[in-house]
Amino acid sequence: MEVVTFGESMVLFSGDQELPLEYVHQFHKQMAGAESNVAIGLARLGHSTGWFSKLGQDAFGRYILQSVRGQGVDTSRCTYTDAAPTAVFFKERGRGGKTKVYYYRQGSAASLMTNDDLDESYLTQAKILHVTGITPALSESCFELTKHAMDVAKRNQVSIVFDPNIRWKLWDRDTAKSRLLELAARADYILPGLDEGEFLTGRPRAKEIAEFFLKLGSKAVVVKLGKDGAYYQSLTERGHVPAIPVQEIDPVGAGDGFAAGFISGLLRNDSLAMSVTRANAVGAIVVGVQGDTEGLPNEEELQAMLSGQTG
Ligand code: CKP
Ligand code: MG
Repeated sequence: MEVVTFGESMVLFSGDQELPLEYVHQFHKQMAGAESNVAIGLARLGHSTGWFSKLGQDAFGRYILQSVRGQGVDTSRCTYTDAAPTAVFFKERGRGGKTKVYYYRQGSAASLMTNDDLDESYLTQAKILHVTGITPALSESCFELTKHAMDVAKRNQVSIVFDPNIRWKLWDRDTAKSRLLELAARADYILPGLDEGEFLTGRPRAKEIAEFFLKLGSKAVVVKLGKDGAYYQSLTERGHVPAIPVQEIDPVGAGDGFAAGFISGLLRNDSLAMSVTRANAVGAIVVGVQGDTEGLPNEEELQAMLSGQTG
């Protein structure tokens, strides 16, 4: 496997109308989860990727496993438990198209993951470990597992890409800040959104946020600026990649697309600037499609976006 990632994937029910959920009668069933979104994005770009989780011994757990595996991601390290159910969440497209998510994931199967869920030899043969700040928010044991996986990766020269992905519904601000900083200190590449960067570092500007994390020990930082593109900085380079203008249909999943594009650049030994350019383009494509993984491009579609031939 070139990349290993782990976390909670859920069944996603999206309302079929632009209405508050209490007035929606029909839902479309899909599958989503930041880490499996990234794994699927990488698989679509031609990379070998493994994703693991703990799933409920139920129909939704089987559906998630089939969906992720069906996309060409290795799921051989996933396990099932009958101690808790697979989580679900709902996506509301409120009036005016504003997207909101509602989780039903407390005490879920994935939150029961522990250090025992990590197959160390599986991780140490990978080039990159991808981690998000969602997994450590699920439970104490998931926080321990996240730290443990990062420590194993570090000891074995597996590069760590960390997306803070702060989910305010999952933990309080103080815990989120201290724990995400503990994890950030272990990462080689950090991909915060501007708001996330400001929250974690107390600094409002992308350059200052990047410098904070570089001092903490990372090799490069990419601050996602939404409609303003992305700012990147390493010890030797820095620059800005402008956003690609797209019509926003569904912003959820864009950050994961960004991470997949970025990691694929690292795996191709592209420059930092090129890796961020790929990230930015994958994110833009995802924003234009309903669903978290449906819009993830293959290499040909990505090249078409990069050369401006989006039609
Ligand atoms: O940061 P993104 O919008 O790319 O992340 C979206 C995913 O895992 C989504 O699939 C959802 O399931 C989640 O983030 C989450 O737990 O919020
Ligand atoms: Mg995100």
